[in-house]
Amino acid sequence: MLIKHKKASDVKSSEITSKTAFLNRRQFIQAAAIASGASLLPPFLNPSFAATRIKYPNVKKMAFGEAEKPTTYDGITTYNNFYEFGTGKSDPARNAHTLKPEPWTVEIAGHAAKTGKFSFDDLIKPHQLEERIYRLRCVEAWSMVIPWVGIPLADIIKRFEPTSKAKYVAFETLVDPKQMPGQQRKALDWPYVEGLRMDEAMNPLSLLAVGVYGEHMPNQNGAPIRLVVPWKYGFKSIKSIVKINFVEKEPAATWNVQAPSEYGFYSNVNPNIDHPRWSQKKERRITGEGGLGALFTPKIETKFMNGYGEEVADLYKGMDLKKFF
Ligand SMILES: Nc1nc2c(c(=O)[nH]1)N[C@H]1C(S)=C(S)[C@@H](COP(=O)(O)O)O[C@H]1N2
Ligand SMILES: [Mo]
Repeated sequence: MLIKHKKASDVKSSEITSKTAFLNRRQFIQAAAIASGASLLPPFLNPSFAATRIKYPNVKKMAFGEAEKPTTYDGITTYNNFYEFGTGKSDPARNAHTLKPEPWTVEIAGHAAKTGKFSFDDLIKPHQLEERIYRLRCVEAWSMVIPWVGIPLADIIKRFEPTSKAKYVAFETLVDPKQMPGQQRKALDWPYVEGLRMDEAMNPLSLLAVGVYGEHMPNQNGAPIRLVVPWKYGFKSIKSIVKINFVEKEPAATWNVQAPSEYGFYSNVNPNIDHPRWSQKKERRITGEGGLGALFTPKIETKFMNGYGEEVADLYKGMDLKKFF
């Protein structure tokens, strides 16, 4: 997709080098794991395991969107939704150490010239990693600002040459109740699945994220690879992806299947359309600073399309957003 207008969040193509040497991720395992530091969070919100933190080389910092202060690393990694590890916000940080993000295989399937199984490295090696600071707005009316490391989804999609029959892109999370103990119970229909219309997937904002704060993706945030669609509610941003499928019909999306009257396929952030059980007009920003106190900060206004309205306006021209919510 060509970028027609210059916007604050545009990626300068001149800043992206197409072939950047990509070194094996093992080479960057820092023997001394960066300690998670003296945390300001109360102990019950802290992960009970010391995860190894690995830096990516050559992450291109992008001037992206408004200069907003990112949520702290502790905030991003201790307040999560990842039902595969439990339904409580602190469950993923406590439980996700059983996930093995390496080795990892992603299957590319469906209507595309190139399909097959690809290792994590094969998938990301040809691409320049970018840092993009995006707001994440959960449907539960809280939000964070997250400095993702990732690759534009469009760049990955183009490599596999989807055919004209590929109208949607469907995503699936790993199913392995041993690695993901939350799957031993039927909190949701496993696997967690999500989907985007092809033009949404090709929008320059859509990102396949492989890390945060310049480092490999923490398990609780969806290691090793997850989707980030910043103008949609957080649940569209499916974690720990093992399959990307080019399909003709609108694919199933977990929360839409779970409660179709509450969660539509599109799930665009829209303060004018309330959830049937609560308002979507405002949100609480989780800064991660001051521990639990941050959970009780005053609410701020939720922006249409999470503030990315200009970038995505063309996608929904002529659509009744109340019907296609
Ligand atoms: N597989 C999977 N992906 C998921 C979820 C989940 O439970 N399982 N939760 C979603 C929800 S509701 C949100 S708000 C975001 C949270 O992402 P974060 O923990 O990295 O902030 O992940 C989304 N992706
Ligand atoms: Mo969410």
